[in-house]
Amino acid sequence: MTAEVLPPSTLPSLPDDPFGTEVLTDPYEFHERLRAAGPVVSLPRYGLYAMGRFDEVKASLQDWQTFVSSRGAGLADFAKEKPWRPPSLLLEADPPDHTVVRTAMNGVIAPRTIRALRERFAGPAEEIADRLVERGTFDAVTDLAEAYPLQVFPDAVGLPDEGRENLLPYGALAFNAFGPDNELRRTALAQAAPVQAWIWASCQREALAPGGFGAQIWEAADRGEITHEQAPMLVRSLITAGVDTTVYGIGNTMYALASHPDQWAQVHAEPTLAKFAFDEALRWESPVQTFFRTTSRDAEVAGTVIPEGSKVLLFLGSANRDPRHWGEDADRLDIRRRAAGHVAFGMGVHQCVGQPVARMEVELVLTALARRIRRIELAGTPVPKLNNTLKGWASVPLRIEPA
Ligand code: PQP
Repeated sequence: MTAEVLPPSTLPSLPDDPFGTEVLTDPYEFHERLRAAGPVVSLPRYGLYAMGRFDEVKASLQDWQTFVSSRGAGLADFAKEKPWRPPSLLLEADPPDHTVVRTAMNGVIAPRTIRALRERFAGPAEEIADRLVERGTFDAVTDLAEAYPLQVFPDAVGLPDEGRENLLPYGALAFNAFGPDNELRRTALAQAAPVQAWIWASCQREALAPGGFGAQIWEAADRGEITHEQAPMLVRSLITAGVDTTVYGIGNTMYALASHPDQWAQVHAEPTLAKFAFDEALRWESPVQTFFRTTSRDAEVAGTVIPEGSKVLLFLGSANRDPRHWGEDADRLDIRRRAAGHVAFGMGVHQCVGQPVARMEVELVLTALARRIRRIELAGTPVPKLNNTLKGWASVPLRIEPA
């Protein structure tokens, strides 16, 4: 018997910087080359492995034993480098530790809680829609995507009124910090100390209003579901995860529909399409573009062995536009397609726990606007907002025609 002769290593490699201004501003051309290069691609600039195709991204997200989160969901390997803050008990943890805190968090963001919150979130959505439609032109980011979550979410957590201006800077910091030591990350970290101090103070029991998500996390500790040491860390997770993600989600959804007025017309004609429009917008322009995992052992993916201890960058935004999964028109926004299987909320044990809150916020504002607005168009050139993890806009000027 002759030994099988293996071909020389053929791992494809791309020289691009996925955290450079070009890719962060407009990632889609890079995504196409990444997917075309192969199921697993080397990014030597950061000594990384990368995946951009739907099937492999999804399978890796589901295989938490091989692609672990406890060594960091960013570029830094916590086994080798000191994290910029104490690691998240939720995002940067694996089962069985993760399971305990995730179960407690599932209890806090429970369907019954969401139903009760819907009434408190609905009024402000209607008010903002009234105000913006009255104006005729507005900025989808500053006047809506930032304004609405900041009006409802901090109250839902029970955060102190004083200091809420720290929320957006903290989100920008946390999501930039997943990236490499570039200008974005360095600038964010340079201004971090007072922001972090406010956040941590706001996670303590005495800072949190009764009845909110924050107080409920502390009550879960009283019941013994988690420890009292874990409680403020879980409040921190909620604050980190709950603001920027929905700001970008609303902004991207409005950008998607404003740049496709025919699709807005469909939502206007049938406002119950709002939830489908949101899923399609999440697929088409995913707010969370990337997350990292670290291999806990040699991992074979589509015939390629990724050695133990490798950092692996999973391109959610690329998977969500992979024609191998979505068909040849993957780049086209179509609110009537079946977009619900996208990986914009992740997949597997870490799949977004805040998803019902995000969906509720977007459905409420989008439905309120869809009822009132017949036509929508861009009133100027949108301005991208650069972040090492999030894809979105600093400004999306809109002009609307009331119904
Ligand atoms: C996208 C948890 C979740 C949520 C944390 C943390 C940070 C970010 C997110 C990302 N996240 N949706 O610090 O525990």
